[in-house]
Amino acid sequence: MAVDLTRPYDANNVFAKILRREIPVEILYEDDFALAFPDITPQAAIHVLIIPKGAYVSASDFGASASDLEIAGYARAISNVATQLGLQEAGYRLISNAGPDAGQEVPHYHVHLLAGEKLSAKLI
Ligand code: D5M
Repeated sequence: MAVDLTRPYDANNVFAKILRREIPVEILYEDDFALAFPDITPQAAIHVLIIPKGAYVSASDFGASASDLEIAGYARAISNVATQLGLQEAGYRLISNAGPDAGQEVPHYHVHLLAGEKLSAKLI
């Protein structure tokens, strides 16, 4: 079901459980601000989810409520993941779905990193 952006953060969402290590994932990257792991339904040769450690529903919630340190740390983490995956030259795509029209499913802010092949269906 699509995420309702008017609802408060649900601490029982799957990414909150991953952050609490209640659901195992292959951790590809971790620092004080973010965790990255493979998407369970990959849409590209490389499909990684990068999530902030704070409890934010969407990009809007994160941008409005996170501290400057968290925002900077998360942006740095995304860059670090791309570097760690060796994608500086080939490139990658970042997508973040927010709310019903975008089809957001998990109510914890996240960015999808897609890479490893020529990506099609370019929307913007
Ligand atoms: O995308 C939410 C994404 O989260 C979707 O691509 C599947 C992924 N997902 C859901 N559960 C898991 C687990 N347990 N591990 C890894 N990936 C997972 P959205 O932008 O909300 O539509």
